[in-house]
Amino acid sequence: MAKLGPLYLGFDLSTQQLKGLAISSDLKVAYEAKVDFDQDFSMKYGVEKGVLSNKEEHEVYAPVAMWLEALDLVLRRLQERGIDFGRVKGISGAGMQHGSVYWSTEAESLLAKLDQSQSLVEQLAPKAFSHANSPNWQDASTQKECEEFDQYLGNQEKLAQVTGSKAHHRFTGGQILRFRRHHPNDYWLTSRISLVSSFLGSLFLGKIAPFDISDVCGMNLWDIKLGDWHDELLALTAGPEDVGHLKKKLGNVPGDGGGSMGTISTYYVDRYGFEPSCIIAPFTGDNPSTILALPLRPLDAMVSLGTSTTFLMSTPHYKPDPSYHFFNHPTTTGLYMFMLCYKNGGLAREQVRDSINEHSPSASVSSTTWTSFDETAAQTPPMGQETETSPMKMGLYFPKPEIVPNVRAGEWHFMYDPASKSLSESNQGWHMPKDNARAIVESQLLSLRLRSQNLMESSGSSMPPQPRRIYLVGGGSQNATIAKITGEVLGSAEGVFKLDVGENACALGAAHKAVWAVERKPGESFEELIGNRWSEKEHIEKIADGYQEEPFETYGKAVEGFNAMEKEVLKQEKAKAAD
Ligand code: XUL
Repeated sequence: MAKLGPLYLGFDLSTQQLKGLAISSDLKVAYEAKVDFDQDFSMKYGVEKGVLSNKEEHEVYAPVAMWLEALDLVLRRLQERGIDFGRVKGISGAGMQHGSVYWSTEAESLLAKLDQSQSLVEQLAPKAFSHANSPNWQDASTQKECEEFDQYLGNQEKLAQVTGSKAHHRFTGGQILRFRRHHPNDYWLTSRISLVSSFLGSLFLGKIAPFDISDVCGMNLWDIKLGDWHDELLALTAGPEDVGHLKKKLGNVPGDGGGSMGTISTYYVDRYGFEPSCIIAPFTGDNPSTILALPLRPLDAMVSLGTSTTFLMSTPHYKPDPSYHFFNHPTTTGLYMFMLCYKNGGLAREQVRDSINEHSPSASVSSTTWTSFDETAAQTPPMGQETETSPMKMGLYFPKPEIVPNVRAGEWHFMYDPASKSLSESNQGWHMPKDNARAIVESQLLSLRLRSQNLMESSGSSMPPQPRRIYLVGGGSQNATIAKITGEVLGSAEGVFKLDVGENACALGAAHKAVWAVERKPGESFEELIGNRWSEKEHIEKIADGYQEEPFETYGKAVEGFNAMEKEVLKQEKAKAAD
């Protein structure tokens, strides 16, 4: 019997799950399966929300052995759903960014002779690793190392200019430096270092995979403009004598995100029935992979409204700044990925929703419904301005310490008069808790507008610079009021859309990358290939208008006040720290 058409696999190794998804050449999802680390492995590995932690040191990490078990399990689950792995022509994947895996000197030989009669975990753990755990992106143990990274080239601006980001606790360079200091033996016994993405790629390849051109930018070690490792930052990480050794541990980084890294290891051919010709394309970070879930054009922005808020955009302009991140684009040379990554988001909105529900006159309101929050936000005028000349109400809502800007947990309320540009910290005139509903959504969106406005261009006719389209993903994207306010604050020439791929954007992006890697014609870009096969009607829905002149201008004035408010809060924080 003739085989059905080709399939492409995309994997997503995230904090709490390993997901696998198979699509056909015309990009239709055919199979999916997942392993949930808490549900499947919490007894064995003791993980909570997928990780272990050492609170005193602010360490957060995950056992690598658990991920090995998860890979065999997710493949078995895909088989149980009926997939014929013999149809799979290409595989790619994504890993949470910044996490690192430390391979032992035996790793290459163990990976090369994987035997189908035993599982990955039996054959690789613990021998293939110099360290059993992988520091996670939530780890915050590297304050000292961050200070060293930020100072090493002069200041944060310089580091951001070179590597695309200032130092962050989670970035891999600082993590490796701390690893060398705290586990010197393990460091010396490390033959290679992988990111989570290249670790997963290595398992499929049966040899250590190189870093991906986009994910490598999450390390504070890669000189983006030069397209190579930054020798001074390697010297800081390894010690000046040992730059060569560290370079060997890190390896070379190929420039093509869609090239083949090689064919699949015989382990998967013998154990699961893959064809030996199945190719493994580079695995990238979860955020770069997410922008591949659709043919995102420059000036299209994706706003993920989940537990945290993330803003992703592809742009041809490299304009780094310490308050955000630039990465190489995962597929397209000459483009960059711009990213804003907040710690706060959904939880802050939920707290406001809960307090509005508690104060609701209707006793029947369930504490987790959004109806009152939505109605209140929709009825409140932009910036809480009762008349055109009354002051604007603005606030900051951070139940968790924030990184954009870098301030402690807290809530602040201000009044801002755009005519005189005067700002005062006060909640007089605020109707509490009602005014918080619109103010919190505006606050989160004004922060995005403030930090992305320099990258925007006019999309046509007389419109001021703004995004072309905004795609909302994550839990908050289901909320029509939030979508409406998004269009009012951020604008967008074509409107606000909902991307309907559930929780799968990242794995889907990886599967798209696998299709592109195998089926592209010479010179055909990712955007061209996916754009031609992707059906807008099936995947996206316009949920709110974008640019409207009046609110866009009002929020343009509000952004200035918002900027002043953040500066004021940071000044207060500094003064407190000095006391
Ligand atoms: C991005 C970041 C997180 C992780 C996990 O810098 O740390 O988004 O990639 O999702």
